[in-house]
Amino acid sequence: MVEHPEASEDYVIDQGWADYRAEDHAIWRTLFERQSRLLPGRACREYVAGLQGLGVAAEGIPDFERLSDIVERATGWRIVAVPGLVPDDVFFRHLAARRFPATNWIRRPEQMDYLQEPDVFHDIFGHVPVLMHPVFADYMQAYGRGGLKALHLGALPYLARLYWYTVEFGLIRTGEGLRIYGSGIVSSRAESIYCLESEKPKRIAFDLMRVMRTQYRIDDLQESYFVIDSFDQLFAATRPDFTPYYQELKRRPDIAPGVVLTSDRLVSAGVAHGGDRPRQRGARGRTDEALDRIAAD
Ligand code: HBI
Ligand code: FE
Repeated sequence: MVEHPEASEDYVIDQGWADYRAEDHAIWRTLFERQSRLLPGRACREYVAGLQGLGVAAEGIPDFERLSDIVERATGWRIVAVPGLVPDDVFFRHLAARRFPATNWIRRPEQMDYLQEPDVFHDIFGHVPVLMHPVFADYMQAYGRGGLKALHLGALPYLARLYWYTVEFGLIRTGEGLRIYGSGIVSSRAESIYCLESEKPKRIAFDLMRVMRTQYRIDDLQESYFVIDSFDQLFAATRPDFTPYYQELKRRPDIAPGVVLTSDRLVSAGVAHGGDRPRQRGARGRTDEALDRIAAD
């Protein structure tokens, strides 16, 4: 029985927006424009709509207070600044209260293509747009509540896999083919391409128990992706009490990433993806143009 640690402090710090230097904003701009060119035809509509609704600027690292006012109006979520990864119980308690803990520092130039720990670009550009979607916003809060229960039951590793294969690396089926909604993918150039276009990874229809049995690697492109049909399907999966699921999971072996079971329903990547679309150079700002390119999908 995992004794629930004393309610530790919430790790919230001041974002320090005024302290960002020009090179920090320049790194944000490079990452934002690079992903905005890549995501048309790859990111799902819900993500694109959220990014547009946020008015996340290409120009530089956004102010969490301003973003929070926009997200709160849409789905009641706010963004709090934290110094990086926080203990699981602290993380879950924030999610359960509709607070998304976002790292306040940005990666260094030599980390443009990969960094282990989430930075402000991963957290804001990756996670916050989908928090503008009411059903996904409900799913994230349900996840937080479930996390606190899982901690008490010593079942956290199972639930962490659900987070990994949905919130971070999830794919969704649409009429135009598979699209990305996972934050770990939309904030990564290589993975945004690989997850939909490489022959290597397995793309498996979402099944809750299958996901919670599947291990994952944090230091490389994913070998398996799980595909949902809708956010409603994902939210519905979290409705039941997971206690019996955890009991069953403890009786069954884990599954290594990349393995395919005979019971798996494999999903093909679907239609090819549009790249950059020709655009007439309007007078509008870079942000609008970048967002329009994504929205043109
Ligand atoms: N802390 N700031 C932050 N961001 C995360 O995404 C995060 C975390 N702590 C724990 C964690 N994620 C994962 O272990 C979740 O699966 C719980
Ligand atoms: Fe993340």
